[in-house]
Amino acid sequence: MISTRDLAQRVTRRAVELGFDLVGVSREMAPGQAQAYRTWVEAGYGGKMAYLARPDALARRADMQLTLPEATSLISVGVSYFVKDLPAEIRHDPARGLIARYAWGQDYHDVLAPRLQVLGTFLAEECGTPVLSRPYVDTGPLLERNLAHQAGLGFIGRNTMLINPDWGSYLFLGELITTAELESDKPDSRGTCGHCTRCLAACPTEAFVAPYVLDARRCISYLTIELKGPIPRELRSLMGNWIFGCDVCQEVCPWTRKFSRVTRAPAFQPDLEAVAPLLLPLIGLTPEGFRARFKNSPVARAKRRGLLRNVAVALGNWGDGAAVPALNAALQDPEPLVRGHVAWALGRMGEYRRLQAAREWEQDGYVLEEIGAALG
Ligand code: B12
Ligand code: SF4
Ligand code: SF4
Repeated sequence: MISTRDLAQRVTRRAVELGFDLVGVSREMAPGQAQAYRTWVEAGYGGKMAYLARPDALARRADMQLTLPEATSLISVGVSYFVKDLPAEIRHDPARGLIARYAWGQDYHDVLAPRLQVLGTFLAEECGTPVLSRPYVDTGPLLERNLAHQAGLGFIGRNTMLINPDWGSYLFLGELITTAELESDKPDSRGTCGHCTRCLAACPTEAFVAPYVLDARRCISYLTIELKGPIPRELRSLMGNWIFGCDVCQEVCPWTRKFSRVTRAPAFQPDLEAVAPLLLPLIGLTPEGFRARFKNSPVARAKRRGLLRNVAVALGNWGDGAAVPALNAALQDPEPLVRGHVAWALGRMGEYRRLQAAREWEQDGYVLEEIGAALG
């Protein structure tokens, strides 16, 4: 019979062939992590991401056998999505909307899950005995970063990211839970944050309540992607021009700056209009235009109304008079969520004339409230 060490080595080789940059095996999470997660949820830091707080999800995070009975090992994989930095004049152009790097390419769930499936089949063939395996990418009840740390893929930074000392943190994570017994790896002890606190200071919305603890309700990634309703007014002016996700706490990290390596997935030259689009044309995007432009992109997750909500906030933060005609026109957008944030943007720019007119024709209670707040 094949030894657990041999099996782990073969699986690792196959995973690298399949395009995974990092591979490791663990048996369980570090002590205390399930409790740390529970405390985080109970503090309300997950906001409206109700799936994180479901009792079954809490229990399954603490015990992988509730997900796959008789599971003994968990293979963690990591894939770099780093391409290259945006030219400084684009990155810092407030007339453009910024999209987080992880959403520059194809949806990563679609890329990682089939490869993990192939790895599971390989494992069963190598064992020659019945083996059950279940792939996970992001959506499963697992503490992916902690498990990746246990499997030797890197350390957890103060920004809560899994950072690999040779690759930085622009990494997607995935897992294969399996009933096959594999020798486990050891946590990588090479990396540390040392005395650095750059990410904590750089976060535009002050979302870190402490090192290693993020209040998602303040995180731009949550506000622009996960939150479906209005963005809390007091946070809007802090969001700059991020319209989908945020990379600030990784951009400033010395590990990421120094060690990010270009993805092995077919490298591409980022199309600047796709990854840092001009804001003005976006606020007038029709439903058909939205579908055509974002149908294969992770940005589709925000839906048109979520994206245009974010674009309105970014236009308000840009504050340029060139945006006023488009914002005035968007006061007639079919979505109340969009109209409400457009009202905020116009108010932030001191453009009250059309807002006063809109107060007369607007029927929606939420939008009227936004108009009232914008007019002060
Ligand atoms: C919910 C969620 C979010 C939420 C909350 C994020 C958060 N930090 O909690 C929001 C929407 C804000 C978010 C944002 C992002 N996310 Co997200 N997200 C998740 C998800 C689904 C669950 C995370 C979770 O359980 N959070 C709760 C907290 C308590 O758990 P945790 O983040 O794992 O935190 C651990 C550490 O803080 C550690 N810890 C706690 N105290 C201490 C103390 C010490 C001393 C140490 C060492 C550790 C430590 O223990 C915790 C539990 O293991 C995971 C996928 C998954 N199933 O794990 C992806 C995931 C974490 N996200 C990911 C990504 C890419 C992002 C973004 C970069 C996207 C973007 N550019 O906009 C940002 C990054 C923001 C950030 N700094 O975290 C990747 C991260 C990859 C990596 N290299 O780490 C994941 C793993 C998805 C994936 N499969 O690739 N995300
Ligand atoms: S992703 Fe942006 S908003 Fe969220 S914690 Fe990091 S720096 Fe702050
Ligand atoms: S910026 Fe500094 S403190 Fe934050 S994760 Fe990177 S090394 Fe750690």
